[in-house]
Amino acid sequence: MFRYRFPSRTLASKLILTHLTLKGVSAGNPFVCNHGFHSHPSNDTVENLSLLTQTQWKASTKLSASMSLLPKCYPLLFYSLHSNYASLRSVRRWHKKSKKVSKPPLDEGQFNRSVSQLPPRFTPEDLSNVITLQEDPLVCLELFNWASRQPRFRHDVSSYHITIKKLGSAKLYQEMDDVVNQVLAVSDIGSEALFNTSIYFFTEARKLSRAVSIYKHMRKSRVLGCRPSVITYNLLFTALLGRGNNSYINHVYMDTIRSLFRQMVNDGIEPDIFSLNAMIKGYVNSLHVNDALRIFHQMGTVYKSLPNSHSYNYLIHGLCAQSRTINAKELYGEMKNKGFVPSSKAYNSLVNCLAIGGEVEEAVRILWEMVERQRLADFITYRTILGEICRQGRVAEAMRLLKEWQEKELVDGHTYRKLLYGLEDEFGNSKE
Ligand SMILES: *[C@@H]1O[C@H](CO)[C@@H](O)[C@H](O)[C@H]1NC(C)=O
Ligand SMILES: *[C@@H]1O[C@H](CO)[C@@H](O)[C@H](O)[C@H]1NC(C)=O
Ligand SMILES: *[C@@H]1O[C@H](CO)[C@@H](O)[C@H](O)[C@H]1NC(C)=O
Ligand SMILES: *[C@@H]1O[C@H](CO)[C@@H](O)[C@H](O)[C@H]1NC(C)=O
Ligand SMILES: CC(=O)N[C@H]1CO[C@H](CO)[C@@H](O)[C@@H]1O
Repeated sequence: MFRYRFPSRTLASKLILTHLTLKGVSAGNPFVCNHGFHSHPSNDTVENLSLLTQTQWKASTKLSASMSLLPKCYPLLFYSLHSNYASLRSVRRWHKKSKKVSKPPLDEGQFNRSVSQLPPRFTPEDLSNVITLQEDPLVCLELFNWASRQPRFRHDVSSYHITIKKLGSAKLYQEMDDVVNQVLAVSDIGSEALFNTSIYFFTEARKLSRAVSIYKHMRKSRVLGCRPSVITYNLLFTALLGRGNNSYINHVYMDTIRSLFRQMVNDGIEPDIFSLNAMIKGYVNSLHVNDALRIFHQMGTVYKSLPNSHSYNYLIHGLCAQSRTINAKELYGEMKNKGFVPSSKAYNSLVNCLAIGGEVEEAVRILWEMVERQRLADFITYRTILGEICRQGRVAEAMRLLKEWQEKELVDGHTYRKLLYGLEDEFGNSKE
């Protein structure tokens, strides 16, 4: 039978760090080098590091400086992601081809019926209305293309926008891309909403560089209603944050996020709570907790948004991952005073970091508070608490606590046994 061993203190803190540092830990543990990076890198994670303008390159120089501080395994990771990306790209290309072959034929009847709904000298608005009501995306595309071929017809923002929406929602990304290119080719056409929609679907399609190229087009636009808004930036932040699965990748993308944020502020666009939390989360995930704290302290002073529960959750987690227990506890207190309830992840981080830091009583107290507030503790948290109590020579007390957890149904039978065997293995069979 597989038995859990209670890790030694240093190993434990490593494990906890792993546990704390990032979501999707198994994919990329920044603290353990020989650990399946190649097993499942997200396919197009490191897509294009020169996504942004020159500012990006300046930022990249800084990156390589800080990279040298990271463990030696990172270049390997980098390499393996790159090669994997290349091979995945060819797989995707093949996939795209095979998809084209199996594309269902156009429903001509539907198409004819839609065309017959249009008045003889139809306007772009008439066309948009017909496309809006049409459920078949291929018929929508055909209507769009057919209209383009009519001699006196010119598309406007509304007919482009609805077609892009229909194709994007149907995941016909290649077809959508073609329509977006037609919009980009006409310099005086577009709207913030149309571009937002395009950015959104490109990020869904994991075509991050296309999303960024739309953003650049918006920034260059002289038309006021086409310039990037806070929504545009937030869409890009979300896409960039969604990429990272380990701190190295987060590190790379954080540079892009940081330049975007700088451009946003320079262009006079006020970041909202979502943008600020994106910055905090990005900094925490890339292990720049002090930068995260700087943003946090600027909330409400430099920027007009006060921290919400997400801001606190990210920071508590980030501080705990760096064993900054005192700071984490401060924020936890502040958060509770404001009436926010920490997330399960923030609670788990805090309890772990208190226990490892020797404050076991406090850890247990907060664990009970968690339970009261219906936040779930995880296996590592339970194991850490028991391990630390035992390490202080109070094995019987740990056993009692474990029993209590079982009686209150916090741990199921399986978890109970796993924890119990672990205790027995590590600390002998001292029964009460
Ligand atoms: C990150 O890793 C987890 C588990 O390893 C996986 O489930 C998830 O899909 C990954 N996310 C991304 C964006 O690659
Ligand atoms: C990338 O990988 C994820 C899961 O790992 C998958 O769902 C997605 O379809 C892939 N994207 C592409 C474009 O291959
Ligand atoms: C990466 O982006 C830059 C600038 O946007 C572009 O010139 C370059 O061709 C892109 N590289 C790849 C591999 O897509
Ligand atoms: C649709 O209209 C075209 C041209 O008017 C015609 O040739 C075709 O047979 C029609 N298709 C259907 C299925 O009604
Ligand atoms: C996908 C997305 O967020 N689109 C938004 C783009 O901007 C317009 C208006 O500014 C919003 O209405 C859309 O929801």
